[in-house]
Amino acid sequence: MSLPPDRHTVRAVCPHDCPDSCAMQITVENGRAIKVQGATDVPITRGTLCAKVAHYEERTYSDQRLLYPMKRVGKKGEGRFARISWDEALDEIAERFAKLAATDPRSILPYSYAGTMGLVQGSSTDRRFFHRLGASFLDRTICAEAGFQGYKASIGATLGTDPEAFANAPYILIWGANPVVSNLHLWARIVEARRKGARVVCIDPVRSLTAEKSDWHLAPLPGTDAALALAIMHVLIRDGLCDEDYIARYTTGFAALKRRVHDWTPERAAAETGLTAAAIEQLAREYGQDGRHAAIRVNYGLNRCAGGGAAMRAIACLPALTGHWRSPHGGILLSTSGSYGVDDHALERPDLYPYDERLPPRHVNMSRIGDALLEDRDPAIRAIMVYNSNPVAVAPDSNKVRAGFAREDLFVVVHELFQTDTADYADILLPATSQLEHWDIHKSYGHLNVMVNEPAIAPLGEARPNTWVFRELAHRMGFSEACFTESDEEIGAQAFRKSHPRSGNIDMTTLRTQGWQRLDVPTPFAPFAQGGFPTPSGKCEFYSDTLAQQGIDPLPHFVPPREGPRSNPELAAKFPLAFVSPPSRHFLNSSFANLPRFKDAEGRPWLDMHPQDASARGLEDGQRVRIFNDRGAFHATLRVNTEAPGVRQSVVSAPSIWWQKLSGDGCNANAVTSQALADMGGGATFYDCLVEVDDDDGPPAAES
Ligand SMILES: Nc1nc2c(c(=O)[nH]1)N[C@H]1C(S)=C(S)[C@@H](COP(=O)(O)OP(=O)(O)OC[C@H]3O[C@@H](n4cnc5c(=O)[nH]c(N)nc54)[C@H](O)[C@@H]3O)O[C@H]1N2
Ligand SMILES: Nc1nc2c(c(=O)[nH]1)N[C@H]1C(S)=C(S)[C@@H](COP(=O)(O)OP(=O)(O)OC[C@H]3O[C@@H](n4cnc5c(=O)[nH]c(N)nc54)[C@H](O)[C@@H]3O)O[C@H]1N2
Ligand code: SF4
Ligand SMILES: [Mo]
Repeated sequence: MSLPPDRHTVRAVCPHDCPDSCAMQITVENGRAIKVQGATDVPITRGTLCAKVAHYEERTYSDQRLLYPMKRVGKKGEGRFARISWDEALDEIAERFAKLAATDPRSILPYSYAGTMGLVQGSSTDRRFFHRLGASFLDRTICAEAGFQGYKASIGATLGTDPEAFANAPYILIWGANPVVSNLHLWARIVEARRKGARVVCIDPVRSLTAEKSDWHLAPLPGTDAALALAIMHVLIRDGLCDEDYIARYTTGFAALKRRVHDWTPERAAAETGLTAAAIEQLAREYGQDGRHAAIRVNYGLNRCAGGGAAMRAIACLPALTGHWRSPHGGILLSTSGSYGVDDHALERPDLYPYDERLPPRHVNMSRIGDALLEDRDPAIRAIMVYNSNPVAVAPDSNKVRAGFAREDLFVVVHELFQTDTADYADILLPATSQLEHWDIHKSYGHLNVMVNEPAIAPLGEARPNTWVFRELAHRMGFSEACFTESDEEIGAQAFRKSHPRSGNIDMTTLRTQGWQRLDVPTPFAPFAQGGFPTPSGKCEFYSDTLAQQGIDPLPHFVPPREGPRSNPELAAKFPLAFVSPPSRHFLNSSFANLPRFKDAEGRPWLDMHPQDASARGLEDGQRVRIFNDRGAFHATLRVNTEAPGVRQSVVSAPSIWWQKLSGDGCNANAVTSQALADMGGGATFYDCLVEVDDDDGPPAAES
């Protein structure tokens, strides 16, 4: 008689770079994860996961998983490897790093982003290791930095409306965001609000799934949102739709703002945005309507352009003008990440950096990794260690990125679950554990809870967590500090500051028995109902001294796209289409794009184009086209929807991010995107990009 199966459940957290950070429950039978579900007791998750993660066993047990350390045997980039032992791999890395560090440790660069959002596997032992080594600092700008800095200039920190409260909002403005695709659990609250009668308006150059389901869709040209926000302010002030009491008590610089927006008539904004003046008037009046407090969901979609910081800053001023902050469901939500008192110092130990006058700290902006690898000197980058990221596929201007990674004199280490486009360039390729195989603690940028991820299963093959790898390297490099011997749980226990007003209640015992805890914030939570903005003045800053000190216009302003008819008419004549490449539904950045279920669901690389732009070029729905500019080219299948165009005129959109080697022609959207940086925070400008499209059909389409 066979024994009954050993079956139990384990609490976990979705590790992906998604605001929802869902709480998961893993069912394990005889040591194997057999089911992955959303936890039913955590408010925002409410028992559901998105389609990508509901099948997480497939990703975990995929036959594409890397299971052993390997060493390159083919040419750089060819992706041919032979198995070696962990000892051989780690010894070689430590030896190479030590040799470079003896001359100048800044020739070594870590490269990581948010492959896992876990505080332990995402940013702890790795940072400690590179700090102690004295390596170059990586400025992690690829996603949110411009918008983050712009939001901070107005509001002080990434605090905002509680996502749960959206369910009660009477009017919701979704701006540069596509929650149906990339923030599903917020969309569930918006659907709830709508059932109660809310009006939902979406501002997006693309007719996204969210735009399609909204009551009203406005499609401005990419990179022109600040002009729209300035004109909304103009109308609000002109028509007396402001909350004067709120302005007087809780804001600074209103008189200067009033002068600034005086000239920003709807007509002027119409010329920049490609919207009609009438639509802008209507939007402003709806938003400012007396007697109700509107919610704005703004997202990073609109910060990937030259004026991304300025756009976010201007939009973030709106709820203080109207006093919408007075209600828990009013205000604006960009990210909740600033709600937590994360103890970065304890996790990352910047104090370990060996300050040496002869070798001043060197920073490398990840959004220009191509140029950095090819051009930076004093010192040149001689070794790069990539983990939690797939730069060859996701970083802009990928022809340059590939050329950089292909350098014969660059030592490349990649720690990964899969053999990504980047892994192909590794000299040493190390196997990483999945979220089901390691311990972690998570905050979120789309809710207000802290959650614990307990390992559900043993590591597959010889896969090892990030922390283990850096602990082993630290040991081999002779780093004897006690922080390099701490266990993952010991690191996690230091993640939140007890002294922080909202994190003081977080304790490991409760977390590990209950799985999650809400931050110490009231329900309902109206963060700025009575001001208390975490800016230098304690107010919402229409005028920002902080920006003035950085040499940036201290008042809300518009920075036109770098690649556009106004800034660069010659370029716009040659490449007249504005190109965006927003997240696709079945991928998460470049994650999942190698797994059959998701690749098949996405089908093939698409390019959405307006029927008039297609007919002007003699192009037809379903044909293969080439998208190109002076930086490069890639191919996609054209989608022209004549009844409901997928994009506004003069804009084209390619849902992303495909793996280059699986996309048919070996290139993806980043063949054409630019390494130029945004106005604030050194942010990336993926959506500030002009292209032309023709019928050069190139190599065969990706097989799905
Ligand atoms: N399924 C899925 N979910 C994801 C991701 C994914 O790849 N796939 N990525 C995750 C990551 S890393 C992030 S940062 C988040 C948020 O990711 P974001 O990049 O903010 O993406 P979305 O929320 O999808 O919203 C972006 C929307 O902004 C639009 N947009 C582009 N340019 C402009 C502009 O100039 N102005 C305006 N108004 N709109 C513009 C795009 O067309 C798109 O519909 O999503 C996360 N969630
Ligand atoms: N064209 C275009 N490009 C874009 C964007 C766009 O909208 N358009 N969006 C940009 C944005 S917003 C972002 S955030 C970036 C995202 O870029 P990345 O952060 O690079 O995101 P992913 O492509 O998901 O790659 C993460 C990798 O980490 C690996 N990984 C996961 N967990 C672990 C782990 O525990 N250990 C290790 N060692 N590895 C792990 C995964 O297998 C995966 O290959 O892309 C940017 N690039
Ligand atoms: S990707 Fe986002 S929506 Fe999907 S399970 Fe993860 S956190 Fe939830
Ligand atoms: Mo991102």
